[in-house]
This record gives sequence, structure tokens and C-alpha cells, in this order.
Amino acid sequence: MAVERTLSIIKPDATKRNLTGKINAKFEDAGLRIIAQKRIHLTPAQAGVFYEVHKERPFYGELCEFMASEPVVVQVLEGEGAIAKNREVMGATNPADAAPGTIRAEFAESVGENSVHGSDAPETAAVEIAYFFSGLELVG
Ligand code: YYY
Ligand code: MG
Repeated sequence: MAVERTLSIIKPDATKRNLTGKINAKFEDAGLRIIAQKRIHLTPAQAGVFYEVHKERPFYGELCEFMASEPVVVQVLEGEGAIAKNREVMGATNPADAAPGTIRAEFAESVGENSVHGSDAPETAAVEIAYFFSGLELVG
């Protein structure tokens, strides 16, 4: 399997509860290397551009407000099959459906406040990484 890079976000509900270290440990234990990471506070407009694909969904406004409510940690994870592996470590979108041991099963508060974002395909990973990081910031 090829080495991939994926965009991860530790969301406001998790940064607020000091869960960054515990979540990063899950990534590293799964063989995902954190090759870039920074803490930023998004505006609702910046969150809106990031989640533009969901702009017609009923939860879009709330999602953008939530993502701008507290700082987030944006990061690039690298590893064999990193995109699918990260989705596995994250667990299902709704924590009620997330497998035991996954980040969302352990930490997420609700379907909306679900602790982490992870890219879902190589194309979206490339666009999402470029939204937050320059090439010089990716230290593989
Ligand atoms: O990729 P993932 O985060 O697992 O789920 P998406 O279907 O892409 O939705 C993005 C984001 O939107 C989700 O993490 C929380 C929010 N959301 C919501 O608030 N309510 C839903 N019914 C579905 C998604
Ligand atoms: Mg998604």
C-alpha cells in the first residue's frame, strides 16, 4: 500500500477538554506520523469554505459556528494507507455508531461535536492539506 498524507483536525470540543495529546497518541499508536501541526482559531467564514461541500445540508450553519467556537489543531498525518487508516482510528461520524476504542467512541460528545475531522479520499486530502499548510510546513 502506498504512503499517503491526510488532513486531520482536532475539533473545538476536544481542544477545549485538553484531549489533543490523547488523540495524537491514538494516531501515533496506529502508525500515523504527525508531519505538520498547528493550533489556529478559524472564523466562521474560513470554516464555511473548508466545509463548502456540505453547504446545502441543514447542519451547515451550526457546523461552521461550532468549528469557529474555540481553537482547533490542524495536522497532516502520513503513513501507509493513511486516509483509510485515519478514518478507522476516528470511528463513525455519529459516536453512537463508532466502534469501541475509536476516537469518536471514546471522546465525541454528539454527531455534531465529534472531536475530529479526517479527509475521505486522496483528492479531498490534497485540497484540504493545501488549505492549511504550505509545502515547506510538511516535514515528512
Ligand atoms: O467525514 P465525517 O466528519 O465523518 O462526516 P461528514 O458526513 O463529512 O460530515 C461532516 C461533519 O458535519 C461531521 O463531522 C459533523 C457534521 N454533521 C452533523 O452535524 N450532522 C450530521 N447529521 C452529519 C454531519
Ligand atoms: Mg467528511
